[in-house]
Amino acid sequence: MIRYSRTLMVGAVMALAAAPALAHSTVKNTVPASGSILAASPAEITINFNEAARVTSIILIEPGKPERKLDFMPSGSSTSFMVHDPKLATGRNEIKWKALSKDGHPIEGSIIIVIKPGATPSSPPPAKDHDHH
Ligand SMILES: [Cu+2]
Repeated sequence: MIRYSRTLMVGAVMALAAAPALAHSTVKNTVPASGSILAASPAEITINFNEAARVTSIILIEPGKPERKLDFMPSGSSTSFMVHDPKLATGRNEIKWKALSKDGHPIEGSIIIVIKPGATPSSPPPAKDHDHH
């Protein structure tokens, strides 16, 4: 009997060791992409994760103004989060987001979007970024 349970224990330990390490959820891309220079505030900002995540806050830091919380909503199966009409100011805007990774750990990042009235079409339009179907 003792021998039997010990074998079970060894089996359980080995199964744990063989489990793949959990990785944090990561951002697949954002629309517009960080570093974009746009002529006007985009209609929306979308953050796409590589797997389901839970965004907990999105804060906008714009030139000469206090930080502002942005409302956001999940779209799809919680892999995408969208801010409608962020009303970005002229200049450099930093959109700081915080989220819970699928494994429960906090993750964060930021997107820089520069609004430059009269920006020429030579700035890459967001639709051409990444794998667009
Ligand atoms: Cu983690």
